[in-house]
Amino acid sequence: MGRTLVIIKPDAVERHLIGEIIKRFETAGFIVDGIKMLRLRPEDARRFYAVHEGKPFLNELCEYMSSGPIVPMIIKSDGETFARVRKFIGATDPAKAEPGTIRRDLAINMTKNSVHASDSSENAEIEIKFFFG
Ligand code: 3AN
Repeated sequence: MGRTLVIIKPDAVERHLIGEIIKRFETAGFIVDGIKMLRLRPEDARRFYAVHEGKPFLNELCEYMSSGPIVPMIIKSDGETFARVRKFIGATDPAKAEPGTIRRDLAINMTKNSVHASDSSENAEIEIKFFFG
């Protein structure tokens, strides 16, 4: 089985969507293999999003990701888990996400897009280590 990191972001935690999001993953056959709730400091968010250094939205993103509690989860499945999960959550911009995806149904906008998922198996391992040691 492969694994990846998913984060339920502050906008979804604030709107009491933790259960709804986990239910969608479990119903689709994904396995939750680790979970915690925490709040990042802005400098931790910056470290987590180091790949986006220099991007115009980085400050807004880090401020937002440290604005409230988040729920990082290790998600397991058969096959290429990171790719399956990214397809399952939908495009970064909820307006462009496929109908029935988490982001299309639940996200607010491009920053407050309810969930994060690693974009490669290499980054999945780095990101799992970041939150779960
Ligand atoms: P994804 O989360 O789909 O992998 P990335 O990795 O390109 O998207 O971007 C990381 C996060 O940065 C996104 N989840 C989103 O919150 C934010 N983001 C990306 N692009 C933009 C943008 N153009 N404007 C505002 N926020 C953005």
